[in-house]
Amino acid sequence: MSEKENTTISKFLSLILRHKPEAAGIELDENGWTDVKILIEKVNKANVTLNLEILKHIVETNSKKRFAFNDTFDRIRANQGHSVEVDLGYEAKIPPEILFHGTAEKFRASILEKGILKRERHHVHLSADMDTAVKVGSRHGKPFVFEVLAGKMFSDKYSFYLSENGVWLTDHVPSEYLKR
Ligand code: HQG
Repeated sequence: MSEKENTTISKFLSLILRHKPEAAGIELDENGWTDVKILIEKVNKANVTLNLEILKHIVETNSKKRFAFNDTFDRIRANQGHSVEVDLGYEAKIPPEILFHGTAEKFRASILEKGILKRERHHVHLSADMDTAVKVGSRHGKPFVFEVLAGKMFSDKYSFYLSENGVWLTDHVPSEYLKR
């Protein structure tokens, strides 16, 4: 299995575990989990070669730790990024004083006006470090990184969650909490 093939499978898994389970004929439970055996069977039917060994390799080596097994390896889910309604059981956490949001230059003016919106996602995604934020922003064009006054938001009663793969999540960042 080449890394290129793994990336292709990983992208397909992101699609069905976050957005369109019906595309592979699988179902997610209310917490986002799906049965590993059925997943493997259905994915093979969609003409993607997958077995438990390959799946474990993908889960372990995925650069952003996008997927997780349960303790007994019979269920799998995406750690974040869903557009379908699932309850991932995130725990509210106290954020660091400053978090980063990587975006594109072209969105800067609109964000300064409206704040950071969650758009298609369930939350606004924030990074703990500048490097990660630059990478996230580069996906949209020339990157621009906002510093978010997360500590101040928290003391003003905004909730923050930390996903299993280290992404900080919140509902909305009003523009007054962007460091100028
Ligand atoms: C922007 C990846 C104009 C926002 C990454 C972003 C991340 C606004 C874009 C995760 C705006 C939405 C999430 C406003 C927000 N005006 N633009 N008021 N408010 N935006 O992809 O944060 O590969 O939905 O800045 O690593 O880029 O999926 O969000 O540029 O963790 O695992 O609207 O996706 O992970 O884009 O990325 P996205 P994001 P995965």
